Amino acid sequence: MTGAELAGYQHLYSGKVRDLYAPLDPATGSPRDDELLLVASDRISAFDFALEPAIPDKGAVLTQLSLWWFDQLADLVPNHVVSATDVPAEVAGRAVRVRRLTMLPVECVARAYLTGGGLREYRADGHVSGVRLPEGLTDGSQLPEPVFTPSTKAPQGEHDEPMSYAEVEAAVGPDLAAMARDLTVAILKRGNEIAAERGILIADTKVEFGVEDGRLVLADEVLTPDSSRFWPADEWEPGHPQPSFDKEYVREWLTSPASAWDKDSGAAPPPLPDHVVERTRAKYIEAYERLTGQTFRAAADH
Ligand code: PZK
Repeated sequence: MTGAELAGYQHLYSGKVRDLYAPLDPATGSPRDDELLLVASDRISAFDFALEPAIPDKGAVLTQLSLWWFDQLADLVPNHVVSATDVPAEVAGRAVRVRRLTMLPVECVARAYLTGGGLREYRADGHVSGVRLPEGLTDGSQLPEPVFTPSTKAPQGEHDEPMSYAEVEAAVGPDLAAMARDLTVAILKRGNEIAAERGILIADTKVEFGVEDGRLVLADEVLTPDSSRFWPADEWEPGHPQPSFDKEYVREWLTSPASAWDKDSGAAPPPLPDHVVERTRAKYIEAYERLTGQTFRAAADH
């Protein structure tokens, strides 16, 4: 399941919850340089730990949600998808074939609500990524306008560091920097217009772009609970950390006496009990069904 062999593909890389492959050319047996296979696993992470056991169907739910968002965003930005069906049977539903692009060396983040690293910056000096914000904002406050808050792509296991807009311009040039900023903000705005009607707030999101003929192409996954903070709209109350739409049961259980785990001890967290796995699975499916208006159906396994 992690970076496992897939016949006809070469494993390239595994992140915490996803795996990347290159299709092999059947004629030569060598890896193709123009396409990739992105495979989402059912693994889940919280508090920077990979947890056990996996959440059944999580990879498929997030893959199908991302594909749905690519369609919702198609008038704003082209995307890297080649096929969601021409994939090996054992990863059907949770894998996508994509065009292999030159990726921007920047994590493109936009924030519509203030929390996490953005809140820390605001509390230090009233700015987020160089943008002056009004006084009196608190954890969970909606921002007057979404703000582009880019960060570095840190190596696995390290944390992304905030980048100034000038650093993005220096890294990719002023034209691509402006396109990345404007598209990232437009994607989050469109996401929130759609999600708001379905009772979900998207506090912030991280997107990745590739470059093709001087234009940006939306890559990776988009507007999923793994790349974004989803909050239940009916529980939104600025002034304290908001409950997470998908991981609330996991975090609540891990920090409760029932888990007997100290998140600051450095020790690995204990395995999640069945009821936490089942409720978390239900939340991922609920997010998919509320956003898309479609019933989630797991692909038949082979
Ligand atoms: C690419 N990642 C992150 C994703 C992983 C790691 N279209 C593309 N072209 C070239 N490179 C990438 C993409 C995309 N998307 C994405 N790293 C490289 C990533 C999924 C699983 F292990």
